[in-house]
Amino acid sequence: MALLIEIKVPDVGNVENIDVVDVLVKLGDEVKLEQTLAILETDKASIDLPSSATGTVQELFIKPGDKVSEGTLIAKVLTSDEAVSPAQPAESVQQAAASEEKAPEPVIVIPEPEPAKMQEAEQQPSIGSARAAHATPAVRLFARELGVDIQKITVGSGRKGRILKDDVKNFVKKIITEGVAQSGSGIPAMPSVDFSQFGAIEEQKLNKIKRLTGQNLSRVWLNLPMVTYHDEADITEMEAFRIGLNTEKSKDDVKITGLVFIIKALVSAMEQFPQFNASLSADGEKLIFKKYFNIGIAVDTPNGLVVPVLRDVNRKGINELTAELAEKSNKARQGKLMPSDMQGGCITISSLGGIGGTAFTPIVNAPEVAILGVTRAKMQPVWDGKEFIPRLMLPLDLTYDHRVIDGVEGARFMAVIKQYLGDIRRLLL
Ligand code: CAO
Repeated sequence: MALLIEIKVPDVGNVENIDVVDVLVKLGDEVKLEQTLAILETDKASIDLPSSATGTVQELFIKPGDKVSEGTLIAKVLTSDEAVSPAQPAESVQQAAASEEKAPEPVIVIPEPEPAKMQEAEQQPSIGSARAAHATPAVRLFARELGVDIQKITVGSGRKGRILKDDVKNFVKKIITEGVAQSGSGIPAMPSVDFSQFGAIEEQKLNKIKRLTGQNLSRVWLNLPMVTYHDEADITEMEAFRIGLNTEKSKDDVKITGLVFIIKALVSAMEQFPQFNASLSADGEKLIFKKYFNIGIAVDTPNGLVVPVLRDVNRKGINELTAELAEKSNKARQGKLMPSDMQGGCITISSLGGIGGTAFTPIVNAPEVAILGVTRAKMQPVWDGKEFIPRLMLPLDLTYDHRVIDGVEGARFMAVIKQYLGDIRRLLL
């Protein structure tokens, strides 16, 4: 005897308003016992809703986008004689409905992302890589929206280890917390040491300049592959010229230091090697060439290192630059520099020449691509092919961003700077 069986949403765990994602049958379709009629989705699970009878779909009450709850009527299936589930009594629709509790359990499936979607997810900046995980599409979508690779969440807190939204949230919280502790670098944070166990100590809070400088230096150190190239320039004649110029100055005039010639020589070299007057775009795809020549000068101040910028150095003479360097370095030491005084630099010089040293490895002031370090000039015996002659040799250290500057370019650039400093008349050419 044929029966009309009502198929309803079974007990899915007190969840209301479950989304109907897909309806897999239409009116008149022949369906088999346990065949999936529709796919429902809660924010915790995707549910295959099975038929509890074999027969023909007579009526269909849902469509994709509807919301259903336990007991919602899905379809009516007209059974053939032998087709009712063994669990179904063969007398009446009511009885058939009453027996639904014994109908096949809904199957919870964890679908794989479609290939296209998987690719899309991999291309997005995500925390991790791709592999199937035990989670519903809604949770996967939630994870994708946050840029989380769900595969990184090994066990979820849901039934049978299913990954829930809360697991994704907790994963993100953990990443953020650890990221802060590790300065975002992915390297382990430095351990905290109680130095007082070894003797007396005093703590001093870092001022803002030192804190910001430290952060910036760490960022540059971790982001830029840097190479430092060392050489010496013969500044014997330049020094004689400088001393001669200073003797012409009055007592109150600012004296010319070698640094101003170095600034001029550097800019002339940059005119010949534009890649040194450039910055790499943040995405690393483009080189941005600058048509202006602004030089930053690292100045040591009681509050820390600051870098005022001398603008349009290519258009200025030695005296003008000397006055400007004195003015800016004084302002720096008095803490009177404005932010605009420190912006727009193309390349930086860090000179320790007034203090000493033979060489050091300055860190590029990114997004600039190079920095020139200077230490103390020293009289040295230099072999001229026949004899040793005393020459004043200036040690120079060129650190460059190796993504932009090749080793050979660095060496050639330095050779040109040396040439200018060795014969400053060339700066006029
Ligand atoms: N070789 C030999 N003597 C040098 C020299 C060098 N390379 N550079 C400077 N001198 C001499 C100067 O001629 C001057 O001599 P006199 O007193 O006889 O005139 C003396 O040293 C002091 O010079 P200076 O340092 O006052 O002037 P400067 O133009 O050379 O430098 C400035 C100016 C602002 C760069 C410098 O004062 C300064 O602050 N240097 C520190 C830079 C710094 O902290 N760098 C950071 C390093 S990385 O963290």
